[in-house]
Amino acid sequence: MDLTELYNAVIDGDAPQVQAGVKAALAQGVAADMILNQGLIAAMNEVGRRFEEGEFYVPEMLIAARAMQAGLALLKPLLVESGVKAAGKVAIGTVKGDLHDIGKNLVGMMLEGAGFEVQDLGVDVPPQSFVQAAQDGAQIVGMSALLTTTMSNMKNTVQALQEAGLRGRVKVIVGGAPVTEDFARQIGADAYAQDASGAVRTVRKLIG
Ligand code: B1M
Repeated sequence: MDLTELYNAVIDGDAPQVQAGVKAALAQGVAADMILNQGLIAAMNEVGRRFEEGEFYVPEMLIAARAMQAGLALLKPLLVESGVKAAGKVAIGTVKGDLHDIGKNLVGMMLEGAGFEVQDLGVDVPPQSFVQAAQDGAQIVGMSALLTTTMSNMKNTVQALQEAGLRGRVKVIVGGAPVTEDFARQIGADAYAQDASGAVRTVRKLIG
């Protein structure tokens, strides 16, 4: 099925049209991950490109994000992985100074679907809140950052975990568009994942 209409609806920020497009694609048997990647995520990348080129401003970016979230809500039950339930608690959040939450939500929902208990700390999360979550029993701390200016707060959080004496028993996974494997290594994180399904595989390994 051609996902162009869905793609355009996200760019236009037309939430009802996005929901109609997702429903139509599902009714035609298009796989949920294809709708996600080729429809919703591809459209958000185009929104980002237009913003960078000065064709879009923050309000357009925001309504596109809302439209995408409306589509994601319909895909959520289908994106969850089946299989053996894994035991483990993951605290996930977008780092301090950063308000982007679509990727973080996607990672959280896939982890939940894979059987992990997920504590969503939200956005703009200071290092101390990640530390608190680890003290409250999370075995994995997951951080998301979308801005080059907020990536340094991942490092600050790793340091805060270290200072709280938790680094020995808590694993740290990081991700988000500007984050790389190299960066993860540099800041002392245990792992990096490029996307939500990679995050699930990685968390499984980390909990081992
Ligand atoms: Co913002 N924004 N934004 N924005 N925004 C970007 C990130 C930007 C790249 C756009 C651009 O210029 N091309 C740019 C950053 C540039 C930079 O840092 N180098 C940018 C900017 C500049 C800004 C503002 C500063 C704009 C302004 O105010 N002047 C501002 C900052 C606000 C703040 O955070 N303090 C801002 C605001 C916003 C909105 C609020 C309007 C909105 C966010 C709404 C929301 O999230 N609820 C928004 C949006 C929508 C975007 C773009 C267009 C799309 C982001 C997105 O949701 N992608 C984005 C451009 C882009 O990324 N192409 C952009 C879809 C999502 C599924 O992908 O989040 O990458 P992503 O998540 C992926 C992977 O990265 C990975 O898995 C996910 C699924 O595959 N992943 C993880 C993510 N987290 C992970 C964690 C893991 C593992 C994997 O483990 C724990």
